[in-house]
Amino acid sequence: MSSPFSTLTVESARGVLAVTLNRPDAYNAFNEQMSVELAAAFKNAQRDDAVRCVLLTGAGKAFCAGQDLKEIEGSYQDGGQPLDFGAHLRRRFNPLVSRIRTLEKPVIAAVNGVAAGAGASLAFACDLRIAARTAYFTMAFAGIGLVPDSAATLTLLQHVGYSKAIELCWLGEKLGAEEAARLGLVNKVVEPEQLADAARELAERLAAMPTRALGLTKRALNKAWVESLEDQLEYEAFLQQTAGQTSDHREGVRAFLEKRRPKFSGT
Ligand code: T3D
Repeated sequence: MSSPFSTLTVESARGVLAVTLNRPDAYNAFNEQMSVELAAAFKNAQRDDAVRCVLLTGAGKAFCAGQDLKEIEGSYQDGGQPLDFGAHLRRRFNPLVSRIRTLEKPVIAAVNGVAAGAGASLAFACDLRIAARTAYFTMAFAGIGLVPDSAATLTLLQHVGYSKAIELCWLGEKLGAEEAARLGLVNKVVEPEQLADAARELAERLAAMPTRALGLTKRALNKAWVESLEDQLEYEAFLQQTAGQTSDHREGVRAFLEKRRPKFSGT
């Protein structure tokens, strides 16, 4: 089946909608097109009764490297128009996270490689995570002078507790799949070559279960767990607006694009 999307491949079989982020050269970073298409894929999953589970993964080496920093490069050049981060989040990332959390069908992330920044947030927003032993997470936000977004300040906190969450958010160090499983952030770790089969097996098992009951269970757990999702998404957008105006954010992105270590001034 040919994909209606240019940044994703989608395949529907045996009740499972398999969605693959497909910008491998950019480590599947989110550009405008991919955000729009991923939201559309989840909208289709909501409407299509034949879809009873969504399986999300990345093409190539990475799961997802978060916001495509090359797409917004122009904002960091002298005379460039600064990005309105609040508006950017409200338009692009927040609706996507809301869609995943309100889809009353299981959503599994098969984390095949690095999940960084909003890419990590995306994985955390899914219901279950199955990861390759070589995969890792990094809360890359502080590395470019930003605040975690796409609900990571809520989901990560709930998954691992405050102490670990703030350590991961501040230091941005690599969190390997096995350590992530030990913390309860990942449900299962498998060898990289087994990931696709193991994830599909789990997805097909869930797709064959009573979808309405599973969906209502998700709604009940959401009520207890992420009842404040919309407020938190809005609050993150507000904070990102502030962080996005700092010199350190500008320096962080420039340093990434110039492949050097950033020199932060604290302003
Ligand atoms: O409203 C808003 O937009 C705010 C929202 C922000 C949400 C966010 O996600 S902020 C966080 C953005 N993401 C990052 O800061 C992560 C940046 N990437 C990295 O730190 C590293 O690339 C990784 C840790 C992900 C992987 O490291 P490594 O050494 O395995 O790979 P690499 O060599 O750094 O990257 C491989 C290629 O992917 C490279 O391309 P090239 O130079 O070989 O042509 C690199 O530029 C590209 N790439 C990786 N991440 C991004 C990216 N290109 C664009 N945007 C990226 N985020």
